[in-house]
Amino acid sequence: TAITEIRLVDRDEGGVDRAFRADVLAGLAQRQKAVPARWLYDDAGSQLFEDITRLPEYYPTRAETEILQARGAEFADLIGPGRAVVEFGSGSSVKTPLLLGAIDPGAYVPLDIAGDFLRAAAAELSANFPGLPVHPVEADFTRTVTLPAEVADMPKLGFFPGSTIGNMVPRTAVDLLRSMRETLGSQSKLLIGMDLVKSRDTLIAAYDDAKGVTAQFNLNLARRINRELDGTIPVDKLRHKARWNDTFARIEMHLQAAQDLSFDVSGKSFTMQAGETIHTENSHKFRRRSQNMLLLAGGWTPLKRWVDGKRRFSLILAEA
Ligand code: AVJ
Repeated sequence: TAITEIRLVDRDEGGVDRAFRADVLAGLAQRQKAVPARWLYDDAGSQLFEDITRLPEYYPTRAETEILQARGAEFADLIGPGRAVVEFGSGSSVKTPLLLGAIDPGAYVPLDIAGDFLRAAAAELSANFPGLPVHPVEADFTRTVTLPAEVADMPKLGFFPGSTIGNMVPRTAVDLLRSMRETLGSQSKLLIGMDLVKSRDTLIAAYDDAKGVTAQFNLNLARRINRELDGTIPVDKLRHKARWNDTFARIEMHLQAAQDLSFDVSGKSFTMQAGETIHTENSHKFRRRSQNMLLLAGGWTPLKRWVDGKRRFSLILAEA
């Protein structure tokens, strides 16, 4: 099995990811400090997220996996064989074997910005599906992605599990859905996971777990800034906060200053007042109508929707 790879991350002479530095410096200069959530996923962050998926409070992974396990025959029926499965933000791809095993694909193209993680996961998956061409692409999928030439002539199935779409504000989510349609082509389908609105307590617990793994995941962003961008953020003076924003139907993660702080990042100075936060993630929760609106605005027509037995999470199949 051939594993091809294309690197699309833009690094400067010192190996610093230019987009990361630009996002952090711009975000820390805002009145409400904010860093885009995708920077949570370096190799350490991706590993911490995998740990989160095994927490008792974090229901989305189990709920989505339940749907994938239960509905294989319907996927095979509605999707058909021979498609190149393009997974956006594949991480360690734990759910992928369930889908690939059900639909008899022509190739698998995992896209992720965490390179080491991507390579390890692609190699493992390739071993479990001998004969399936696997073409990992190290790329930021929020930009237009050039797919490997080997899959150019295959119809595509986009796979976007985990409710990662929920990490984007609607405007950005629509842009992403449109660029996915561009990347995948007019014959493509999309299987997308979306988390559902539910009780505030259940949601808060899922994003502020008792063992503090989500706190470590959040704090890792500050550690990453210190490590990669020559930062002096006093990480032990930041506290993990998870808040439900009812207006926007989303969980927000913040890093809150426990006291007045001043620190440097990439040679620039920043201050935080006690109680001030850096907004590090949105995780939007959906209702059926908001899901359909979002998909349609992004150029995708919903075909079929599945939910888990406890109605916590949904998977939607849509067509271009
Ligand atoms: C997999 C990115 C969708 O928003 O639930 C988990 C990330 N953040 N705990 C989510 C996450 C905090 C997760 N996504």
